[in-house]
Amino acid sequence: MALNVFKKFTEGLQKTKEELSNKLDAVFSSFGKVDASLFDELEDILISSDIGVESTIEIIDYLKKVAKAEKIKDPADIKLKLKEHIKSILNIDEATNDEELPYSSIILIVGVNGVGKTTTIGKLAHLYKSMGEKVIVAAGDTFRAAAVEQLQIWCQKSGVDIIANKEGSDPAAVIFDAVQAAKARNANKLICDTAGRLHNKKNLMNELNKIFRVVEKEYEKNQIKVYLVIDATTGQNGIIQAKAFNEAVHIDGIILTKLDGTAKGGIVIPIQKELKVPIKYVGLGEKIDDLQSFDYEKFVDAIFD
Ligand SMILES: Nc1nc2c(ncn2[C@@H]2O[C@H](COP(=O)(O)OP(=O)(O)O)[C@@H](O)[C@H]2O)c(=O)[nH]1
Ligand SMILES: [Mg+2]
Repeated sequence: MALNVFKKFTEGLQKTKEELSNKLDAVFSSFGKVDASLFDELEDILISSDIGVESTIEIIDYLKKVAKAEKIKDPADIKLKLKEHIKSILNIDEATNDEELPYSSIILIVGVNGVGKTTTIGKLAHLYKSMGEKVIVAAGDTFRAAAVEQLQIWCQKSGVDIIANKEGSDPAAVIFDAVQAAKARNANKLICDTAGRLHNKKNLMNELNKIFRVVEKEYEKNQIKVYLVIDATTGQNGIIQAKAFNEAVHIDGIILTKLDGTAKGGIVIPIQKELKVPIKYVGLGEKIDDLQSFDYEKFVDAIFD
């Protein structure tokens, strides 16, 4: 099991590994000693893997300090320090999986169009079900008929019930129906899709507030979780989106999708560092079992080793 998970991470993070680790190795092996130009090269590599300017500067400053204090001579030792330091940055939350979710909970999946919400719900429903949970999915993206159909296909695949209404209907009403269905059918995990075309904060607030009014009547605060989906291939833009969502609604966790499709997996660092919201899951492909709990140690090991 553990080996299998690690294999998923290494395969899904192949592109990032090539961008980051292989380039680092090339630089480290071409430098005979630790000097200022080595740190310049390092800086370029970190920035090109989307670690972000702010985090890169912090990392480089740290490495310079350590190199001096510990009189590091071998560039390869800098790589080890870098790896350890990235782990310490990512170590913001011990509970990275859903074990702390109350037995009965509702999970609202939010994020802009195309980031992978519906696909992630398909995978998450499958994951929860395989953990023995009774799952219901609510087709809360009612703006496009295709969104409902897409979710129906995923639910068929994993044998999970879906509550849907016709295109254009009120998302809060669909979610209300799904809450009633979850109660009637003794489902303990209700996962709700939401629309992503909420281009401004006011729209987003209105839409989500309406949904919250329904949900808060039926669940305690700690039973309600909001997960924001971010597409890793959008780079720094994803961070900007996340900040906008975070201002409109309390985000309990981030699901970072499409890490398999980008060499810029370094984005996890500014996400954890700047947003202070834990990454709960990562999407490592388009198949039903390509969603993994985010394990920062496995993540760093996969891109460095
Ligand atoms: N490679 C890859 N593709 C993904 C992943 N997650 C979602 N996708 C793809 O991203 C596209 C948009 O996904 P969708 O779930 O419709 O996004 P939504 O608009 O947010 O609901 C689809 O083609 C998905 O197959 C992932 O982890 N890896
Ligand atoms: Mg969708």
